[in-house]
Amino acid sequence: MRKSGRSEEEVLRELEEMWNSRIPYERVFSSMCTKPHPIAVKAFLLFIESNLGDFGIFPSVKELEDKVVSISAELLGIKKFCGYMTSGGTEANIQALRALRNVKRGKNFIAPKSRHFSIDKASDILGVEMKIAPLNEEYQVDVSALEEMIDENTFGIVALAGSTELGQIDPLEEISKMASECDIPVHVDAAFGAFVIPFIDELDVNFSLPSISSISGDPHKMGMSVIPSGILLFSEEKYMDAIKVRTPYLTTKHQYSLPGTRPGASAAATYAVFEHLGKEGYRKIVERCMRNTKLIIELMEELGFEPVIEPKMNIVTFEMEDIDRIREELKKRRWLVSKSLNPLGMRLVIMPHVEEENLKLFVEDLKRII
Ligand code: 0PR
Repeated sequence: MRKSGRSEEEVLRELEEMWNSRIPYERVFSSMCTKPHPIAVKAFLLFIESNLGDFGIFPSVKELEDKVVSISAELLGIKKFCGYMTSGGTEANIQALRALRNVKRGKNFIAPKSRHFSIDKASDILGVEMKIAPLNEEYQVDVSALEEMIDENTFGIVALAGSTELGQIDPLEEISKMASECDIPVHVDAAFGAFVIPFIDELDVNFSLPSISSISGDPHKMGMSVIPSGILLFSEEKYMDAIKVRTPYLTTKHQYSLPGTRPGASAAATYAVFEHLGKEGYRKIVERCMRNTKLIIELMEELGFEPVIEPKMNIVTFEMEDIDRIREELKKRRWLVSKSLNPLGMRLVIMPHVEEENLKLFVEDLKRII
């Protein structure tokens, strides 16, 4: 650290320059995050000092967290729940698996090949084996293969409602039926899907099924809130209790979250955007993302690329062998896309910041590259 400080103006100028050097979100098709809604930013700033880790000092943030959790549950059609706000999908996945492991005391869990890498982190941190279930031709988990992998040490199953690479949804009803017969709880990772699925009529996904023990969803993805904002819902108190830690010297008696100190500002921001947009507001945003997803498919089909699956949500992936070269070339032209590995291809996340006009410009550049 320098001995004497620089002026505020000078420091901020340096930061502004750094910030301005980025590729703006308008040209980013690789991200599940987006510009937070302006009301979320205002609410975040209003509560910037608050700490959910010691909410006795800021009682209103606990109230806001509870409201965010119950609005999310209602949106997903879940009547009986408990839960808390996480820092995002990674914490939610770690905590959900920790709860299942603590309740059932098993040594392994099963996750689909399409899982997000945060599940691998959970396996490592918890020191439990992760068995990887294969997928069917639609890139959903193969339920009969999954069933065969269950053994006497299995404490849980992970399913996806919005896979990272394809936005695919695993057959939850089928998984729930099988898991109920085998008496194994299921964690549903809906980090991306939770704030998309409820707004697409054709996606009739039932989150309130037997054996689904937890569901995660991220307001900092399609919820238009600030980073960090995640939700973790449990079907029964026993799972929450299984991750409860005593905090004797704080203003609160116990904690459920992985971090101790955590932003109350996220709860305020998420509540603000939920209240301001309402279901109608979110529906409009999702509909526009879906229209743009259909548009990019049409434009890509003109270039000879077919989507790997008919997209369920606003993520679309095209098989592409020389994706590494194409991605580099696109980056030189200041477009960011991501690479899918299973199958190898170009993955585009058509977030609310993606404009129709930019999709057309992007495809023109892509045409020149190929
Ligand atoms: N579960 C699923 C299905 C996910 O897709 C992700 C993140 C997570 C869990 C973990 O969520 P957190 O990153 O909030 O802990 N998927 C995105 C991805 O890997 C995360 C992301 C977001 C990456 C924005 C890049 C980016 O610019 O693609």
